[in-house]
Amino acid sequence: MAFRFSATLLLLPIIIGQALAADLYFDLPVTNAIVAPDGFPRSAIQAGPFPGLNIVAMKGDTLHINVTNELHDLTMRQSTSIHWHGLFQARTGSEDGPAFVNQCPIAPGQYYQYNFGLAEQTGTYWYHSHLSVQYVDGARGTLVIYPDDPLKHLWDVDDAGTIITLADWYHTPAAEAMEKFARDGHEPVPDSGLINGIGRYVGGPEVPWAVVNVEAGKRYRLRVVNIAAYAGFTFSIDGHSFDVIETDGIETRPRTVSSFDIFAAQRYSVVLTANQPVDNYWIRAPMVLKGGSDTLDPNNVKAILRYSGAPAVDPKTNQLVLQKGGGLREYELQTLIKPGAPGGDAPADRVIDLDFDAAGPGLWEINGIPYVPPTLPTLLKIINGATLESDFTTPEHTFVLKPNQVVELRIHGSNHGMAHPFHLHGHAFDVIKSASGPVNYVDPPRRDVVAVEKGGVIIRFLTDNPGPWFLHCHIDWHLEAGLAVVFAEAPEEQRIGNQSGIITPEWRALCPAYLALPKDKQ
Ligand SMILES: *[C@@H]1O[C@H](CO)[C@@H](O)[C@H](O)[C@H]1NC(C)=O
Ligand SMILES: *[C@@H]1O[C@H](CO)[C@@H](O)[C@H](O)[C@H]1NC(C)=O
Ligand SMILES: [Cu+2]
Repeated sequence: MAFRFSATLLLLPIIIGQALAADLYFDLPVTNAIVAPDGFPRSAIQAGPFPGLNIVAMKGDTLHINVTNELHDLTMRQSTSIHWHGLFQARTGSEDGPAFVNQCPIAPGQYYQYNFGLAEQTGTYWYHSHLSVQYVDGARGTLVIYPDDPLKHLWDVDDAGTIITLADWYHTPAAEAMEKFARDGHEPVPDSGLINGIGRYVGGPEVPWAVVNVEAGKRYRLRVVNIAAYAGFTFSIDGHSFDVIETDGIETRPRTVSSFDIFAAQRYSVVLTANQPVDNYWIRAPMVLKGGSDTLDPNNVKAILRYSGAPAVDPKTNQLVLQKGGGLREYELQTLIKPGAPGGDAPADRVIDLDFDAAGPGLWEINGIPYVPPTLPTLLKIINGATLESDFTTPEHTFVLKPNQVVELRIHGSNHGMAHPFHLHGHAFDVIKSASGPVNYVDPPRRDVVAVEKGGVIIRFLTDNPGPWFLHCHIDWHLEAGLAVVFAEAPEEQRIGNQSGIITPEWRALCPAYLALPKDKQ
């Protein structure tokens, strides 16, 4: 059975029911548009309607997403490439999206249909451009896979209205900001923070805050997604505590907290019970980042939790009312299903130390190497026979991993006063040692983005998914500055056997089309 959704239909509340695995077709036009989410009009990029088409699927579905590249604004990259953040892409590494790791970008005026199955994954995901710093200009949106059976009895409402995106927003095109970063070494500071695509900047108009509507007595699964390029956020709701139940698509044992830090590309689901007097309450998401600007008030990132029956006015609540639970500590979260790090507390098959540092203005390195993307994608090289680390150049910084091994990454380094959210493609990993807290092999949190601070982190995963997988800081300025490595996982199994990658003529056609483009169209 095949269903075709239009963008308009997806804005309606979705009906969740049990359904057979289906093939879902989406059109995702990537276009330039003038948008003003904080009242400042600028030319930007939108994926579907701004702030992004919400892609909705059911467990087991196969997605066919036709990305049409309609970009033409010369202040931004003209080509594009879309990554489906957090999806494992078993056998479909060709559809993962990172430019020059998994594919060549889609040329302007062209389209590419991404085809991939969701297998067993459920939960909260998002998608974004993975070409240079292009997603900073707006090329991003959410992707949610229902249902999540084991904890379903905990909430009454879980729909498009309970997805909350947190973003940072810049008035300058990202390419220009990146050039400045390369000159002065200061990470570009956003002009505002957005909740569900709405925010305010200092000196700007009083744009009406986003509203999340609730009814007294009901329980809501809020899916909080950090789609920012740089900022972390500290999320809280005046007068309410809530139970964390998901880290990046992985269900956790419910844990009551009054706030949590969420770093770029991370997701948390929380269950909120609307158990307070009918009124308006501030949702707060002050930004966590290094540096400041005249236009950014990092504390003025808000939205309204409005109970049905409350007047349509701004809240008068403050944060000082005591709430149950403290701030979330990542290491206290426990994975609900099949907990336990691969290999338990036995030594890993392979330990890789990753030591990162700033290497100059707009330049970051891991183990002394700033990552530079190759001209031909890592995946194409693997298909054509690349098997050893020596088959890749030094700046491609590619580690070859053997199949079915427990790999332990020890990420440490000079963090320069900020949290670096490291993201691994193709896997979720167990966070054996979080930025703070003890070592845990038994039931540590499992996720796909972990914040690395001064103390470093230790993570583990099993190499059960052949493919070329990026590991990088999700501060997009740092990724572009070289804070990345690539894992060529099981190259032989990528080529032949029952886990081999599916490679289509359409995928092969991307590189010739892209490489033939003049520079300003790339
Ligand atoms: C993708 O969209 C384009 C533009 O509408 C269309 O020409 C093309 O046939 C579509 N591709 C697929 C595979 O549906
Ligand atoms: C894939 O092949 C390997 C080796 O032939 C075998 O051990 C494994 O069970 C197969 N897996 C699946 C899912 O068929
Ligand atoms: Cu970083």
